[in-house]
Amino acid sequence: MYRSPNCNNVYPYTPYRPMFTRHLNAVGSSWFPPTQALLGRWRSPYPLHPSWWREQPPWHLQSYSSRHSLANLKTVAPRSGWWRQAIPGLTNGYQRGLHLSCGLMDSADREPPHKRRRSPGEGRTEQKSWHAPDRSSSRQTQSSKGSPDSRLWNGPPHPASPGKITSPRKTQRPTEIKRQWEDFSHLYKHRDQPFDFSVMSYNILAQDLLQNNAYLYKHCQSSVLDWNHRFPNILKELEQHDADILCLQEVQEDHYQKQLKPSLESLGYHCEYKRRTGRKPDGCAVSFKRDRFSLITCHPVEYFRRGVPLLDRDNVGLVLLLRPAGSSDPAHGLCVANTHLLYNPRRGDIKLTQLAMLLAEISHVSRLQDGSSCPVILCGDFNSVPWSPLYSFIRENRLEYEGMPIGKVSGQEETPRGQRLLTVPIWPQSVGVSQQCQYEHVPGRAAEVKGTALCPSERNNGEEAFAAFSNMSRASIVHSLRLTSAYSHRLKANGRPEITTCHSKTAITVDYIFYSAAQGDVGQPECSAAPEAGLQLLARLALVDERDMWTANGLPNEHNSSDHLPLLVRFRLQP
Ligand code: KL2
Repeated sequence: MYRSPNCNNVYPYTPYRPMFTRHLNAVGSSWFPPTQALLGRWRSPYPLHPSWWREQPPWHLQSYSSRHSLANLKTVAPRSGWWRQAIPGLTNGYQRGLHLSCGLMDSADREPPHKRRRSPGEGRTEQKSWHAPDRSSSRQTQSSKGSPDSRLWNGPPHPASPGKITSPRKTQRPTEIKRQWEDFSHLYKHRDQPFDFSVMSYNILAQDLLQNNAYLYKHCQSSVLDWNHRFPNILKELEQHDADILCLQEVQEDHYQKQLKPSLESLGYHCEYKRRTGRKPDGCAVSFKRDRFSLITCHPVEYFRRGVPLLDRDNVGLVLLLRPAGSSDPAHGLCVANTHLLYNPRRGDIKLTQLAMLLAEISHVSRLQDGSSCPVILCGDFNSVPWSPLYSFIRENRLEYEGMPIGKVSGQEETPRGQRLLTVPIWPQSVGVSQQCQYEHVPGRAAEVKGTALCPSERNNGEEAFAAFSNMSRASIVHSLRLTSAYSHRLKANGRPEITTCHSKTAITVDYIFYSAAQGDVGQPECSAAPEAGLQLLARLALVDERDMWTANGLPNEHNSSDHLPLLVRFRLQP
């Protein structure tokens, strides 16, 4: 058994690979202006990016809501998709462009016992044909209690006590959630023998977590919460979508070993799994079709480190290096990563550190012998909303965090109580990951950063990267992967926020498929760098908005057996 530099196990499918030349040429040029801002609306499904976040006064001097006021949105980001305008019929939450869930905690360090509830009517339309749960908290004002929207919810006024699933509530006859494919394939030139494949990211809701957080599912009939009902549904969904790569989160180990793995293997999948550390019974699984890919290496990543207070949580990641079928060229790899970051909305410091550890592993795994990198697909439940600092860090390669309250990193809460500011550095040196999200102890790193270990065609970019690192402020973190999001986080049809998870206390996006975009891809940032091997987004299975979700009785329901929807995309691998 080999050990990876992050002290996690590396499966011995191939011998442990020594540190390859650090590939940093992407970095300098990857501090590109926001992708969507540079793409013509005619060819981009993405909204303009609210890059104004970075231009705002220091974090601790502003309130979240002031930075997201309508005035800001109208003047600074006038064309930013669902951020840009008041959508008729939507109440304040969406008009501000907020996309929030929330929680109640006694202190920043403790896991929230409940997600804080939104004010009644927030994020709802004036149409009364759908029934969202009352997210009003016990702290709600008298006026909000009496608001017309509060009448929409006919359930009990208080959440059920944890551990108990409430009896079914009556709603209008639910409809099935309908999802459309959005096709971008016509935007690309035809290629001979393209390697096209599909990827799914899906948090399948561990039964153990469902039972421990039963108050989140008080809107559900108890029958739909039974694992014996949910598992066949989930399996049917996986089978119907038939993705070539599956990245699953919240996979309970006993269910994985006894049911999921055998079922997926019989469907032609190779399966890898990493359980959360400690006593947590669930983890992340990555499966791929044996006839489409073969496994080069598998790298489980544990974010727990004994003796590092910041790393006392049990979350994990799983990074695979795959070889597409029919390719014998070692340069034709595909790096697939899957993770489920910490939930706690108040602990952005932990979330960022977990992410940095994963990015370091991905950088290491995706590095090819010639110093270049293979394309990366990063899936998972990041417990962070679109355009939050954590999300923006992934997309923009850089986060200036000086003065940022830890409760604002993930954007899950509008007014988080965790107001401790991020300190410099966010994580201690003992983590072994630099502020560039690279392993610290990789031999020859300094030379590589300077570009001397890069091949001539990459040297300019490497030097650019080094210059950028030299100018790095002490209070920023960077990474060298060039990633964009396969989803645009708003619906093309009506501009409303698309959501990936929905239950009694929240309706937000926290799941993503990030990928290395090839030149000419719909999501590719316009930057000066020569293109590396990358991916073209061919199609994605559109998500839905909260209204559509509640028309189907929210999640889980009769047909959709998790509190998340699966994300599903088709890619073309560009050599
Ligand atoms: O939001 V999630 O659900 O991505 O679907 O990730 C976490 C939460 C998951 C693993 O920790 O369990 C859920 N309130 C609401 N949800 C919670 C809480 C909580 N206090 N704790 C865990 N989860």
